Amino acid sequence: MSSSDEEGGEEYLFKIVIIGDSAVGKSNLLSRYARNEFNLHSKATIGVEFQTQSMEIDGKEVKAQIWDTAGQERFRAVTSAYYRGAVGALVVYDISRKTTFESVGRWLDELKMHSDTTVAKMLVGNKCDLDNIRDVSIEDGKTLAEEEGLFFMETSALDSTNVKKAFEIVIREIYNNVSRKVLNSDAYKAELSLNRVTISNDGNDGSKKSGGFASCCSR
Ligand SMILES: Nc1nc2c(ncn2[C@@H]2O[C@H](COP(=O)(O)OP(=O)(O)OP(=O)(O)O)[C@@H](O)[C@H]2O)c(=O)[nH]1
Ligand SMILES: [Mg+2]
Repeated sequence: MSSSDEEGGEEYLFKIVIIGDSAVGKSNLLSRYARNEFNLHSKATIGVEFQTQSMEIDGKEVKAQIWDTAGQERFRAVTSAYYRGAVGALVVYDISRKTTFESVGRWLDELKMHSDTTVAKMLVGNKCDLDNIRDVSIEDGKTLAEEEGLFFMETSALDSTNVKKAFEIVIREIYNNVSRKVLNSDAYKAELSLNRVTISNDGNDGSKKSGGFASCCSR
């Protein structure tokens, strides 16, 4: 992993998974976000791929390790490994194909079954550039997201609409979850009563313990 110059030693690495039926645009959402690339003729994903992308929150570098897998059952790698340690998820459907929207419940069930912690979730209606052949209304998307307690956004990997935004909302929410967890932890409270607090990894001994950051990936 490329190392940035960490001055304060605070570093965050969050695992995010992208799930949804085949050909909804998961791989293109990721390539658009991570590399600003789009492929009109992308092949179905086989196995698992990931990309790391950074953003800054509160002056800190926050890295998201974003995992992409096959929507097609026969191409999927071991499912539990895919979900392990994930603290964020984008659940994607294609606004021009209702069946992909109808699968969202199943994807959410799978996510729930394999996650052991709070996961920040965003329902993503991709291909909003195909408004002329829309098969799922914005309202239906919103309603489902509300029912399930997810963020919601329509995106287009093709013309870039909301792609960055969707990922960054999820990353921010994870960051908030983690800070909240740290603030509420007994260790934090104990430390508060002792002396001033540094909610950070030490940074200069190389052995980055993830104290309250139960949800960070190992590296
Ligand atoms: N019009 C339009 N086409 C898109 C968009 N995103 C992806 N596509 C196209 O949809 C097809 C499938 O995209 P992928 O990103 O490979 O889909 P996937 O969800 O990764 O599919 P699997 O890997 O099989 O699960 C490709 O032909 C893309 O060019 C979009 O926002 N708008
Ligand atoms: Mg793919």
